[in-house]
Amino acid sequence: MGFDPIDRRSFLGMGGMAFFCTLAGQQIPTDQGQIDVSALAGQVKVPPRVEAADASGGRAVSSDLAALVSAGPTREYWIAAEERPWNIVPTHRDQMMAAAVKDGKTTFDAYGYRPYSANFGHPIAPASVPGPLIEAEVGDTVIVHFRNKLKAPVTMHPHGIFYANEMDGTYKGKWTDPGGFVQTDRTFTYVWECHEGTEGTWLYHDHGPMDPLPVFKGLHGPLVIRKPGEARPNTEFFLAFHTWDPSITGLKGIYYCINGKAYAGNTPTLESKVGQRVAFHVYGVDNFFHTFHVHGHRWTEPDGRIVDNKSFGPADSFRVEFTEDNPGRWFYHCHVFQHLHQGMNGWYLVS
Ligand SMILES: [Cu+2]
Repeated sequence: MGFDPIDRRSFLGMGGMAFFCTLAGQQIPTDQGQIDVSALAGQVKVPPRVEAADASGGRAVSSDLAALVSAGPTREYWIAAEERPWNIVPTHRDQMMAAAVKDGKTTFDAYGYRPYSANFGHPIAPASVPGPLIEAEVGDTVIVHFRNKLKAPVTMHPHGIFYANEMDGTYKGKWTDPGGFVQTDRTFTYVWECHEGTEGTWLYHDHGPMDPLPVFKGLHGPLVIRKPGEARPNTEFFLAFHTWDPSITGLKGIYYCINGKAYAGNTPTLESKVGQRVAFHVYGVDNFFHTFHVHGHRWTEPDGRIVDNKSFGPADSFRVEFTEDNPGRWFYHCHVFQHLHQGMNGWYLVS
């Protein structure tokens, strides 16, 4: 390996330095240009169980699946991890401040999860940030066929849903299962179960050896589990709050984003109508705390408090729901002022 793992004491002594640590133990300075994730991935040894599974021709997916999937409905997804050019500020304008965003280049090669038709027949949509919605009901089994088309091992690791240890999608050094280290051009099938009590708004993301770098390059997406028979909102929005760091993008500054874009007019413009039941599914997936604030509206939290601004941290996820009663052109945004003014804002239009 071409890097020196550091012990906890040295790690804690490095408080002043800016760097990311990968799950595989690499320490990567964030102030020395764009990080080359595939080059770093080349330094990581394939874990023994992954190598063994590979040598035996990979997992015998069909027979394993029969054993893993309990009775009950299944929801099957085909999802690949791919690279694609991604423009963070396509309009080059900030509509909140009615000003130009004079950053020059705002496009870089992001990672994204991409949905495919059955058996990876054809892509259903481009790779995106966030990735495709995975949706199920309590009692369902979710089967995700995951193919890695990137030049670094990555995974899918879900929150909230029930899964057996080997379906964790997480790199654990020498204890890594094949689902925790999906190599380039390999496919792994994850089986996750919507047990009683798993209902909610969740997320999934990469948790492979290069974690958090692939996550910071865009490998995350929403996961929603509903109670069977639960009334559906009329309108639903899925919002990921996250940042693009210059060490990840190779661009000039940091962008505070909603769904991969920065500044109103680039971030999602949400629309609803008075009288509709509206749900916002929100998660955060970076190193910061954010808030979710919608102008002109308020909602009741599970603990009974009425609020119009909700704080959340890394990998927190939640649903805000209310009946729309206030027409107009509104902002929704993170209320950390620095984030708000560096892109984390958008329009909510109610007619
Ligand atoms: Cu924020």
